[in-house]
Amino acid sequence: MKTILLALTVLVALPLPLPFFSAPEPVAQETVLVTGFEPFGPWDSNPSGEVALALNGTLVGDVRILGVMLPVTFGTSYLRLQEYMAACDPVAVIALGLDGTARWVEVERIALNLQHPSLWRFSRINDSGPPVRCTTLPTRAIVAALREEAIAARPSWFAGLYVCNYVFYRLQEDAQQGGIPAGFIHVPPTPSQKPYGMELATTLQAVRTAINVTMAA
Ligand code: PCA
Repeated sequence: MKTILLALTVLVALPLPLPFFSAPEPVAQETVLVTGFEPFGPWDSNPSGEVALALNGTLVGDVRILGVMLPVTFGTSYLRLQEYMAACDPVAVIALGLDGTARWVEVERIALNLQHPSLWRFSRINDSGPPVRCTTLPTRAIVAALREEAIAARPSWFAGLYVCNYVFYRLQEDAQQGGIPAGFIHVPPTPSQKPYGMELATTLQAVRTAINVTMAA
């Protein structure tokens, strides 16, 4: 009995590789949340939502993408985004929206604490919040990487006053608390929507690059 105990003790103390004793722990995969929007107003399709759905479940670099569509409504849009954040505990969040006038991928720099829900109504998004919140995405590096890939891109200082800016502002509040990179990118329409549009495959590639650059920053 003593010999068996001794043998066991020696075996346990031996510097054998861990897998010899137990199966390796599965590496928990990190998730990046990518949101886009549903069609709205005159737009019968929304490339931002289509890109988010196309990315859903794919790997970009080492991260898994949760890609979802949000409704174009104040309030509910961000409630949904919060639910997705709670469900996947993302390491970064990139929100996308359509800018029907854009000829470039526009990496937004600041969100304004102002919303314009109907013609004559302007109000603050958060009465006790700062007038602007800045993106925590590496804007300059993303734009540079996109231009290197010959994708038309530029930084932007105005995300509008509609639901995109609303989601962007609220996202910055939560992401800054959580300490994760987060921000907003406006995408152009497709060529079938506007003659100056961008192919969906190019927009998709642009978002993949933005994710890679964000994760490498
Ligand atoms: N674009 C709108 C809202 C939804 C979208 O895709 C915006 O720029 O606010």
